[in-house]
Amino acid sequence: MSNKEQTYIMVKPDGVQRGLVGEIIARFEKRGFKLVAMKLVHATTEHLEKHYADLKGKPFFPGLIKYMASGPVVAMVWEGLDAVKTGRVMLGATNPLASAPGTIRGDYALAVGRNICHGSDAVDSAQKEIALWFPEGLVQYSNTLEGWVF
Ligand code: 3AN
Repeated sequence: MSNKEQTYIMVKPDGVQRGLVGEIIARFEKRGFKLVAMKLVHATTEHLEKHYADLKGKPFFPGLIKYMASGPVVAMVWEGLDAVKTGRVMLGATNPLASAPGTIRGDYALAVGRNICHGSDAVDSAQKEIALWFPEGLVQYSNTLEGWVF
């Protein structure tokens, strides 16, 4: 556990279309995490197949790729204490029917095939996902206001 732990969080196409980008960002900001990368991307099928390589062979895989390629996603990296595990808790269970109220899925989603957000499930998968979505690297900055000119 480190206060520099990073996790890959993604607002999926249904989250973007439903106008939930700001809400999801706000929850991570208010919880105390630091945003270290963010972009809006309409991902290719090939890219999404790499992201979901572990799920290849699942019956829902073709439908999952089609859904994820149906529109842009918001790709983000958030940093902070226990970011991977806490990020997953904030998202809620994969199937929104099992997600606790107060979680993102528990508050905004109903169907597992339209569950509005993704979060890395372990530190090593977070590092792989960050490298896949941000090959250009992350943004280095300090969160303090020192040095700002007003
Ligand atoms: P999570 O996204 O919570 O890590 P995974 O990795 O098991 O869950 O699944 C990845 C994505 O695949 C889910 N977010 C969901 O969109 C989709 N998915 C998982 N299970 C199902 C299912 N039984 N039917 C349809 N889609 C599914």
